[in-house]
Amino acid sequence: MNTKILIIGACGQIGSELTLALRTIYGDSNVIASDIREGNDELMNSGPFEILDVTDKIALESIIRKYQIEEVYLMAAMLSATAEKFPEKAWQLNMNSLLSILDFAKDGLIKKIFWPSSIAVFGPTTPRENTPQQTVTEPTTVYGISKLAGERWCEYYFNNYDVDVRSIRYPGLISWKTNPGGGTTDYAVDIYHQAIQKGSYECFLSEGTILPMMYMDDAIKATIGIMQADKANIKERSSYNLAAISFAPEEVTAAIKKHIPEFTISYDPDFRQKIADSWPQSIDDAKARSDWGWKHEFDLASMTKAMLTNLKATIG
Ligand code: AKB
Repeated sequence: MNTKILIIGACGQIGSELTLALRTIYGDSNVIASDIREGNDELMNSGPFEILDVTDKIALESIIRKYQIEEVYLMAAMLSATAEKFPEKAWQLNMNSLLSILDFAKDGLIKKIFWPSSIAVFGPTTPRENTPQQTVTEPTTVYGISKLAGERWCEYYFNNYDVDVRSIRYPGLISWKTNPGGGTTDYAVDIYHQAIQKGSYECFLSEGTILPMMYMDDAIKATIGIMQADKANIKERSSYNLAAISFAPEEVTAAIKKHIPEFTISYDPDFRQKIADSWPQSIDDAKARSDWGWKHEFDLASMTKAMLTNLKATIG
């Protein structure tokens, strides 16, 4: 497969693992990584890399032309907690980057786009359990508003210009290779690091805060899966609900305790609690499963085992 692919935001939590996975499938030289700063050695040494500020449309176009890019994965974004601190910057980054890429596709410069949405498109008025694909979307965060607007733009460009844009609403993503930055669900990554390094964790969300989550391996599988699916099978052109597991901090604590019995958790909720309280607890992703065959593999126990084993080998 000689498809030329550009990953924007390749050094972030999803981008770094996605880049390596795509390089294995499509060949190292066909997958161009780009980010505003350099990434880890594995990413930098495995294929082409370009420094790119995605809000610079001219620089973006010149990279697309230089490598004759056909598919773009636009992973650069400001996540929920950071976006509340920098609303204007978040809006500019999250929206302008998407509109530039959609325009390039409309003009025939690229053929296919992956753009990540999030459970943040939902808000306090959304049904919180088994949240349907089509439901009330009244987000109360800047991040959520930008993702909802992005979804509407994706569908608009598909309906009016036949732009082949594909998207999934990621839940909280849990990974060990790269730290996340600025998300509300990120406690569920940090807790594993602290369990190994300190044996205790102070959680910024309160006990009982159930949120939808997913292990990174499953998220990468979904991302590549939706991009490789036949065009006719992608029937949602805004974004697909995607689910794997849901848990509260005390449940991930119990799972960690099976491996580290002395591990303890304490709670000191901050502004992120309000964000978490506005999001669903579980997601109905039946459409993704029936339209393009999505299926998750990792549950809380198997994810915990994988996280602790890999983190012990790297940081422990
Ligand atoms: C966040 O917490 O902001 C993200 C998300 C759910 O999109 N992980």
